Amino acid sequence: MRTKNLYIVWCLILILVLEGCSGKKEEPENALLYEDEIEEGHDYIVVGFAQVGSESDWRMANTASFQATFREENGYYLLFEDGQQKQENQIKAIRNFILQEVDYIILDPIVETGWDAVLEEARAAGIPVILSDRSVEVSDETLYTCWVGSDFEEEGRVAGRWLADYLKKEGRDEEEIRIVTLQGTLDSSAQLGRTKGFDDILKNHGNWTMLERRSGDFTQSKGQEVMADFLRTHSDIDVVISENDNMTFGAIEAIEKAGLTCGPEGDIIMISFDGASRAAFTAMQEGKLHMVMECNPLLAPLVDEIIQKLERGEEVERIRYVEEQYFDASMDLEAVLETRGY
Ligand code: GYE
Repeated sequence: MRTKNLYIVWCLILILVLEGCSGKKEEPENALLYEDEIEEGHDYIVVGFAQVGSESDWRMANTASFQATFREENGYYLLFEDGQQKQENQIKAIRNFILQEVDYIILDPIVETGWDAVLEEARAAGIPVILSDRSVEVSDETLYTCWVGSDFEEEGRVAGRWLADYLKKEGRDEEEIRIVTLQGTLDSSAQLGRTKGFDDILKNHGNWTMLERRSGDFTQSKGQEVMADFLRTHSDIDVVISENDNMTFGAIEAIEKAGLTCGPEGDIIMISFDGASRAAFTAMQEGKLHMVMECNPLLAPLVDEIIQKLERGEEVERIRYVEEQYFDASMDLEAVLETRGY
């Protein structure tokens, strides 16, 4: 009897040891879901993309860029998660990508802080993280492989320099200039950079006063709401700096509702960021908007290039900025539009 019991115990131990050696780990319930969808015989590079949301025209163009680039015919299988402007959704998406054992994670972080723990988890799982568009503030920079996006501070400086030149041309460079800013999502790289860049120029102009800055969260409805508040609180606003086009469209509505006008022939100077859709150009052509600092949403081909390099075991640049320029109402915008994808 005793020998038989011992035999059973040894068998159990053997089974456990063999399982351990085979490296088989317990499958999480929702792991490898995409595998059912992948046709047999295909060896795709599986990429999980944690997108911010769908708050703006820029964001839609950016999502379209990823969906067009990371396609099966290009050798990719894309898992796309819309974070709906919430960091906790993005963290959940990354954890899900880790469970699904993707090859790469692309993160467009809504805000800069609060990523250390989940990026540690990705590193522990051996999955490279590529940041696209916005960036992160982490204690250990090696928690992500690289970042590709816009130089947001420079965008803010270009807007500030443009305003100084414009006021000079209008003979208003000695006048007191009263400014309000519609900021993007607070603590996002795009907001922090644009605000800081514009400030760099503001501080050189003693006659410019920043009356108030408030976030419109990069959406048209909040842009309109905050602009209506600004107009109730401050009289004689000379300039609106709006950190994206959708807030600008909302602000234009609020200005018109208040019985005022904006644009080169109007009461208020309007400066915007993005230019990622035809609507911003139309607003300039209609004389409601002075200037748009371009922010390029077509980042996916650059991320693709990075992944291909990593696949070949090559080094990649830590930071890669995209090229951008400004457009204003005095330019031949029809000619500009012909060179663009919309
Ligand atoms: O300017 C805005 C979007 O992060 C650059 O996010 C992006 C910004 C863009 O919602 O329209």
